[in-house]
Amino acid sequence: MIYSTIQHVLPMFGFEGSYLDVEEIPSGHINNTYHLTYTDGDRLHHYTLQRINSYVFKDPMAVMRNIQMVTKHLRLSMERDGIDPHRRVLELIPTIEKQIMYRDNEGHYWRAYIFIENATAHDEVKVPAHFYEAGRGFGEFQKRLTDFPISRLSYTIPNFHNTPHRFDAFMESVANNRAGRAHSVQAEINFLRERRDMMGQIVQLIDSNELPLRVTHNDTKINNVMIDDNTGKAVCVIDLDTVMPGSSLYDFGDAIRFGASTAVEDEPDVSKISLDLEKFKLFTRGFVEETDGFLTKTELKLLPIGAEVLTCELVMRFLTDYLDGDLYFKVHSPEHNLIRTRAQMQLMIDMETKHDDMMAYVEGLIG
Ligand code: GN1
Ligand code: MG
Repeated sequence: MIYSTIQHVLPMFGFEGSYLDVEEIPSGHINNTYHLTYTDGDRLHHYTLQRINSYVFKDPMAVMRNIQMVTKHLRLSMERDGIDPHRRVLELIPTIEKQIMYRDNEGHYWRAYIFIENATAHDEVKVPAHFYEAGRGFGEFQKRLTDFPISRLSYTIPNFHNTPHRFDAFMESVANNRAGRAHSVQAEINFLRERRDMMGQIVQLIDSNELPLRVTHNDTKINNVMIDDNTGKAVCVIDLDTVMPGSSLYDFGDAIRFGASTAVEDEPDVSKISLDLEKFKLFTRGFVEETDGFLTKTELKLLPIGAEVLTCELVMRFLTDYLDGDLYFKVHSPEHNLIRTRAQMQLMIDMETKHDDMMAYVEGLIG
């Protein structure tokens, strides 16, 4: 079944050996991801094959160009520091025509990477130390890109974390009520209305030049940093589709939203959801260790605002998609986006009660 979906793509990439097996990786909400195993008789070769979601990424070539430039920059930066970039930076496999992606007859875009061996993309923080490592991994990623020429990056999704812009789009979805669901989510709509100004803070601080634009990852879920199975260290930041100019608060904030919650992003039982301050501290320590020195005092001080804005942004994005009829995120049931909305709301409510604790911890770290 899965094989028949990818069969036509396999001969188009320069994989070594002959095809042995494929497995679908179900965790992403956007692209389709497959783990491939090839063999040349003596040893196995593992690859990651992805079909880019072109509803979400309107210009897949721009995505791939960004990835190519950023990975090259990261590789050179590591080599300058005497670090072997193998396993530490994503490595694209070119097509047999030496292109960075393949367009099939149906117009789908495909790309392939060397699979990073002996490392795992964890969907949840089960070992607390991994979250400290994730903080270091994403912090290092930003650090190595401080000297990247930011104007060369394309905006692969325009206004991605532009919350005022997203708020307008959300209100339009409420008005359009495409899926006929608006009447059932009035409480959720009001929740967002009440937080409109709070959510706009980062964009406002960027506009007033109080926060700088940097090269940011913009999708820093814990499963977007691979953790070495043997050493427990962060090895490689993956999923570079949304690397764009942004605020360091976005990367910090989204990681906390996802990884410092006591429950999964779509936990239906909201009584299980809160912000785990110990996890918050672990990630923060790792992130600040890597970024103190190049982030400004304002950025460092305001990191917790990132967690609140990103959590609220995700309430808004999931609810918008619910109102639109589930066009953007993959869903496993008709209510999936509503479940996600309510889970993120609960997390947000708990974060608000812990706002002062988060601010004080960061203040203490940066001195
Ligand atoms: C999507 O692709 P994935 O699952 O890593 C989304 C993120 C959301 C996240 C919520 C391009 O990330 O922005 O925060 O789902 N990616 C895109 O889980 O929209
Ligand atoms: Mg992604």
